[in-house]
Amino acid sequence: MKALIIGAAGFVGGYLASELSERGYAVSVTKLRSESYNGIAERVYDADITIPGEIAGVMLDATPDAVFHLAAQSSVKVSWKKPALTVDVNIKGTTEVLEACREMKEAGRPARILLIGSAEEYGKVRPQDCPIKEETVCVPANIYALSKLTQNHLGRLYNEVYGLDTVSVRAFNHTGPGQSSSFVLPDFCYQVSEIEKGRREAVISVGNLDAMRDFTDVRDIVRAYSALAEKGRAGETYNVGSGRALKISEVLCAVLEEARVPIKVVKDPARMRPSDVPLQVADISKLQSETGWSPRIELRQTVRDTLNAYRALG
Ligand code: A2R
Repeated sequence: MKALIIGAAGFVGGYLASELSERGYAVSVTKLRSESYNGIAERVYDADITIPGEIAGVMLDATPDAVFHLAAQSSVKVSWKKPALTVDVNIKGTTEVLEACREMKEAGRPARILLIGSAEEYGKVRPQDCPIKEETVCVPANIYALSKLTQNHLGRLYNEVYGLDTVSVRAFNHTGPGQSSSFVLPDFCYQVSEIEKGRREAVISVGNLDAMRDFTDVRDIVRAYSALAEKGRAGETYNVGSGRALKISEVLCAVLEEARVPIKVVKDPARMRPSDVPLQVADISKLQSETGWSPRIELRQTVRDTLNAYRALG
């Protein structure tokens, strides 16, 4: 079986390539010309999904059985600053990917396509409506979320109209070594490693510690993606998360317990987001019952590995 990962130079791509390779796939990947990719791959292609025909050319050469579409403008913050870019990459780019898959199908080379979306698509779900099921009405609260919900609908439409073998994912918070420190767990780990190296005073600044989120290690997430590529049903959407809500304060505690020096916690008003959704947690019964997947990696392990990755940076 041949897999093609589109947008593999980001956080998730290398982990997914390793997982698929371990499961026996021959893995090819795409990246932007400006990026470098250091993970496993039999073939690395340069492709910008917003350039008409570029991803179609890759697909013709790679002839994949399974396509994993990770390429995205994936930041909510950037989506406010660059709405047109976000729409371009996440909607126009996804359309290019789906059109390329349609051409391949018409040429007798159909592929399964996994479209990676986000829990952001749901918007502000009330705590009493948690855990969030896939049927929950989505009310996107930012441009990134809106673009990913459109991607989800494109996947459904291409399945209904052209019979493409699309499966859509809504990923909840995923984290682990290598994630940018603009995310909460790597941010805490980065600060601790800097303190341990004596580069800053022993004070960690934090934002809202009361919010509850559904955290999953990225290595578990990519196992879910590969399980869905094998067992997910065409045209369907699946939540991917742990199904368990953790307070940010619990994440902080886990990080502080791993620290090699005592550290004081200080609340930073600049890190507070007043409109924060208090609770967000996935209902993962559909994913579990149809694939048998369960998360395996405990938060403590994710913290240790992320912290060690920062410690090793020197
Ligand atoms: O924006 P960059 O320079 O970090 O590049 C990202 C790349 N990308 C593109 N690839 C092809 N054509 C484009 N026009 C284009 N624009 C951006 O897609 C990056 O290397 C990759 C996406 O990786 P990350 O942003 O690190 O996302 P991550 O955490 O790997 O998540 C994978 C998927 C994304 O679709 C998220 O929206 C979703 O999971 O949650």
